[in-house]
Amino acid sequence: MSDYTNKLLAEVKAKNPAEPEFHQAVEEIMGSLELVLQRHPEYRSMKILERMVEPERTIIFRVPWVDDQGEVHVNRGYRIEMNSAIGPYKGGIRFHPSVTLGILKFLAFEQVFKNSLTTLPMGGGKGGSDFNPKGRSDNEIMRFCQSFMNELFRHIGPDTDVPAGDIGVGAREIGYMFGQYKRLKNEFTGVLTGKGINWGGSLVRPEATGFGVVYFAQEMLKTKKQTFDGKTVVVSGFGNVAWGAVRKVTELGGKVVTLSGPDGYIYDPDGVKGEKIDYMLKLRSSNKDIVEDYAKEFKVKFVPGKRPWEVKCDVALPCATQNELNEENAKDLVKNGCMCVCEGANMPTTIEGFKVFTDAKILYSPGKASNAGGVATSGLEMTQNSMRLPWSSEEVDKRLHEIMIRIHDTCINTAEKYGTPGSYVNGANIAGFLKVANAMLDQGVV
Ligand code: NDP
Ligand code: 2IT
Repeated sequence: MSDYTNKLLAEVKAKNPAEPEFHQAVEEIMGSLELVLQRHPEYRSMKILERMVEPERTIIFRVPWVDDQGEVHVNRGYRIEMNSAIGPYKGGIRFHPSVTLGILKFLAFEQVFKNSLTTLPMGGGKGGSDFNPKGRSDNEIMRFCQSFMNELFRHIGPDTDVPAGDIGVGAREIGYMFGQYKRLKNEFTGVLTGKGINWGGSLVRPEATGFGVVYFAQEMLKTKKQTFDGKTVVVSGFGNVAWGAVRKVTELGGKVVTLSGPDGYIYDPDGVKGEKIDYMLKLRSSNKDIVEDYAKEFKVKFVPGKRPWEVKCDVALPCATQNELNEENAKDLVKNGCMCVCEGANMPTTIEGFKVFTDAKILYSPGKASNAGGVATSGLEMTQNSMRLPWSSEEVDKRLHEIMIRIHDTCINTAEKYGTPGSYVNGANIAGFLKVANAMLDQGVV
């Protein structure tokens, strides 16, 4: 990093204390931008980076709700509207007890670059709450979602800010939030994505993030003249993204041997396939938040308190959460012969872990490139909503596949152009940055 980016990073840290994940995301981007800033002094003089690290708007609000026993609870709700240079704010909503302002700022910041890579007109945002859905009844989830929307509705809209799902927010929660928005606004619009098929949702959106990750990994493997056929694949998480990824890997002839949760990981040497993939949906909707039940159901090994990176594999797909793969885990993967790490989660690998992959020269893609299929398909849902015409699943899947191939090629070509061939990190960061930065230059100091 140069004096300029070092100074800027120090300012970001001073101005946003106690937000380590946000600092980490900013540092990773800045690490890729040196040559761009040298070649384009106008980005520096117009303070593009200084503006990009400051959210356009941050909304923080009280979310009071009543549980089934009549007790009142208060959670904190957030929406970070990070950047609208290339389209309305777009990004998921996360319900998890680990949610803080800093976590959502890192996610919103990443989202700006990711959405730019999709080629669709979407700015970046992220929202959520420290609400813990674990052990909550359906009615409690509904009341929480309604209360969350009672405040959020005044800040969002189909041309302003379009939220979607993320950890702890799936079709059920989107349904409750959409219902409440519609009631408050007296408008049926495409204000959220990930909607049900009967009320404006897009086919393939539930599978899209995981499918996209695997389409992207397929392109990475192609650069080494390899395919998924016969490959052993290690997956972390057991939620929405993991589910889609497992389905597509299996369809392409690969074998997924692990899933993980906050309680540990399962090892299934025969592969997670068939009814076992359907069982993942039960696990996810049980609100129990553990993966051990899979081991009991299918009589396979459960390894408590550990992550799956110690298992020998050809390909690793981290699909659970941020910073779930550290330096030591990365060394294990490399030592065991893993040739490709393709991120489904947002920022699952620490900066030290990423350096291990770079030094070992194995294929490694950051989430903002390889998990962009989810938000890209949200963009396709917005298009269908605007046209008031749904597409077939073949049509959506074809577009998703094309978008993932395009993002892959953009990463490769941009990395090459900026002197670091093969670096998906630099390719994604630079290409994502350029589109947004140029739009900001065109629109003046706003
Ligand atoms: P889900 O809620 O469906 O699943 C999340 C999985 O990660 C669960 O297994 C979950 O268990 C585990 N997990 C979450 N937080 C933690 C934690 N702090 N420690 C250990 N395990 C944890 O979420 P998604 O599948 O939607 O999201 C997974 C990742 O993919 C996230 O990083 C998300 O930001 C990213 N992503 C999601 C997209 C989408 O469209 N849904 C699109 C692009 C990226 P638990 O029940 O404990 O949460
Ligand atoms: O991290 C992400 O890209 C998502 N959670 C999906 C966002 C979206 O708007 O579909």
